[in-house]
Order: sequence, then C-alpha cells, then structure tokens
Amino acid sequence: MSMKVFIGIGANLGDARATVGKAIGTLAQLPDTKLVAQSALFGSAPIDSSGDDYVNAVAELSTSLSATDLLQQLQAIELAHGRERPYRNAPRTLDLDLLLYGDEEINTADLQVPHPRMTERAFVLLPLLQLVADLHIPGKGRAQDYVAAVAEQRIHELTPT
Ligand code: PH2
Ligand code: MG
Ligand code: MG
Repeated sequence: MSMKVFIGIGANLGDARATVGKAIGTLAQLPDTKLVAQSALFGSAPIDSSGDDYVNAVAELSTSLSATDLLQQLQAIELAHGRERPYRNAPRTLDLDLLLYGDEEINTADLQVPHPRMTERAFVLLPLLQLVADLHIPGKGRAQDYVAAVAEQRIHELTPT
C-alpha cells in the first residue's frame, strides 16, 4: 500500500542549497517511491544549533516502503552526502527527517513519528504548509495552529535560481 510521507530536509555545511536540491532528486529515485511535491527552499537561522544559516525544504513522497526501510534509506543518503554526527544538532551537510508517515504514530527507540519537534520549528511548518495548507498532524492537531508560536524564528523563502 502506498503511504503519503513528508520528509524534512536541512543542510548548513558546504553548498547547502546544492545539497538540498540533489537530495530531493535522490528521494525521487528511491525504490517503490514517487516524489509527489516539493516546497520552496527556505533560508533559516539555526535553532538549537550553530554555524551558517540552514537551507530547509520539505518533500512529499508516496511510497510503499515501510517506515523502517524508509528511515534506512534516508540515513544512507545522509551518509552519501558526508554526514557526520560529532554531537547532537551539530552543523550538518545533510539532514533528512521522516516527519510524517501517513497518519501513523510511531514510537520506537530508532524512530518517532510525527517528528517530536516539528510543531516547534518554522523551518518545518512553513514548507509543510506550502504543500498542504490544511495539514493535520496525528496527535497534535492542525499544523496551522502552531505557526503563531514560531513567528520569532528567522526564516525566508529563497528565490529560485
Ligand atoms: N535542524 C536541527 C537543529 N536546528 N535549525 C534550522 N534552522 N534548520 C534545521 O534544519 C535544523 C536546525 C536538527 O536537525
Ligand atoms: Mg533534524
Ligand atoms: Mg535528523
């Protein structure tokens, strides 16, 4: 069965903008998966992190991969882009977060879906809402209802090249 899935994409090391573009292309080629839509790219100040501004985006996929298989694929793509994890929230060449997997709530040691911090972050909410204005987040309610609380976070849509 195909699941509607949303992936949060972030990068703030190296040519972040190019990396995010390439990552979306790679997501589109995952087995048993289609790229349905992609948000604009956004520039955003690091939240609980350091270094340069991030480039962020969200991709919508339709996939018959299980959440676990998809997570493994995402981690493989991160590694292929030179991702290292020296410490929590360290600057990164590429971060791919499984935000939503259909309307499932998953709580295992390796995977929590919906992503536990997604409603606290403008760099997730704004691109997501571009794709689905009336998005409902399992266990949390309307995504739009969380936007006012993140209004102080610095973020802007990047102009297409
Ligand atoms: N990712 C983090 C921590 N902080 N800040 C911004 N602006 N964008 C991110 O993608 C990001 C972050 C942890 O994954
Ligand atoms: Mg992340
Ligand atoms: Mg991550």
